[in-house]
Amino acid sequence: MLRAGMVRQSSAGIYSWLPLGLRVLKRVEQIVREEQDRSGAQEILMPTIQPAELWRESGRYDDYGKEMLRIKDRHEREMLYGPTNEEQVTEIVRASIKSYRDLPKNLYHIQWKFRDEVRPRFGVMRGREFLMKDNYSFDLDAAGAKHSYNKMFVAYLRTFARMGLKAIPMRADTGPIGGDLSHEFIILAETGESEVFCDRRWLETDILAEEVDYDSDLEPFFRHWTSLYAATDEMHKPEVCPIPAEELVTARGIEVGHIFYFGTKYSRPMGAVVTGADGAEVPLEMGSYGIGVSRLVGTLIEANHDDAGIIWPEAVAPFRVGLINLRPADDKCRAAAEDLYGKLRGAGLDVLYDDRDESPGAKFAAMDLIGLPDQLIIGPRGLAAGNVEWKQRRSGARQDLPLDAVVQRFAT
Ligand code: 5CA
Repeated sequence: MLRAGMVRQSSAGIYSWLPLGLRVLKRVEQIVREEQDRSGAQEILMPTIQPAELWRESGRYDDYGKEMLRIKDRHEREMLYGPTNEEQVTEIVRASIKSYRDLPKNLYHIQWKFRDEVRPRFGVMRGREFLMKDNYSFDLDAAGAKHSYNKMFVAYLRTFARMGLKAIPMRADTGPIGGDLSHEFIILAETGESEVFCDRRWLETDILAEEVDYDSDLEPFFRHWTSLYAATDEMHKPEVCPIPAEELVTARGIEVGHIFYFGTKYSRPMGAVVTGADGAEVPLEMGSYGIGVSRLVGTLIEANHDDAGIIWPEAVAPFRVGLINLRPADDKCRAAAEDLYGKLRGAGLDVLYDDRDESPGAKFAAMDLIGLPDQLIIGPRGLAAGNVEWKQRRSGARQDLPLDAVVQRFAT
């Protein structure tokens, strides 16, 4: 990411997102948003800076320890940079939802978080400041909360599949968020930070982004996708593992999402209650659901690269096409390249135009490094025959395309 000019480190675990990196981050964010919206969740935006009192109400202000960045304002009021938002969102809901008739509610935001990690490493994979999508569900009872959990489970499978990633849902530990039902969504990769265990059959399973009716009973879907064994290191107990050793795969994994059902852990101490159908007050049943948006950018590169650099899946590529003008000083080349650039953009395509005064080798290497799905190369020799060279980044396949057929080829 550094070599491709996507990000620049500001301090340990804190990055600026440069034009190329920001375009990918936004694409990833948009896919996450679309699948949250499709599931029926509503987007909000909560602040990054939160008051300490809220966290005292839940009891987490002291528990969270040194990972929490604590700040004092000019009036000596204790504030913090949010590492997550359970308390903040519970405060919003307790102030605005009073009746069971207003349930279920499902709110999410996509906001920067800060965790003062002991060892920030691998760039955006474990940052201190990072972009997270966090969703919170509020239900009247445990059955409703499980349905909300299942909805996010489906939405997550769809979200990662749309990015071309195979994220395996694994039984997971709940750590400082709490609760007893939890799944991590894990991408298998050699550079993964944690050890994970799963049934060999996961390796051959295609995770399909099926169309699902979110209002239907999602338990069968949930059971189907959790029927093959998969567990993180903390949850895997070799003595009681239900599958034989020869069918178990031990691998490294990257956690791109984590979902939790924790019942009334926050609503009870914070007094987030509604009046039920019988008039009695009931604490809300809650779950929370995170996706590491900025971590996904790094994960996508881990899953899509070769020795020459990145190979972006089309769904998240910063530009669809890279246009290389091999001889910007040549009038004919410049006119043809600029004409094609205008026409491709006119057809609604995102095009990166390399008209720098660099050697062809340097341009080829840079274009391979930044990994746009398709490259179009204009040079004097091809142009004399009325052709552009088309190179597909993933396969490396090259072919000549007649200049006047290019727009048609990519616009469809
Ligand atoms: N409140 C819950 C769910 S919203 C929560 O905070 N869950 S979490 O701690 O598991 O974080 C959610 C996701 O954020 C993780 O699955 C991971 O993909 C991402 N994430 C967590 N810590 C970091 C970090 N230091 N750098 C980059 N991404 C991170």
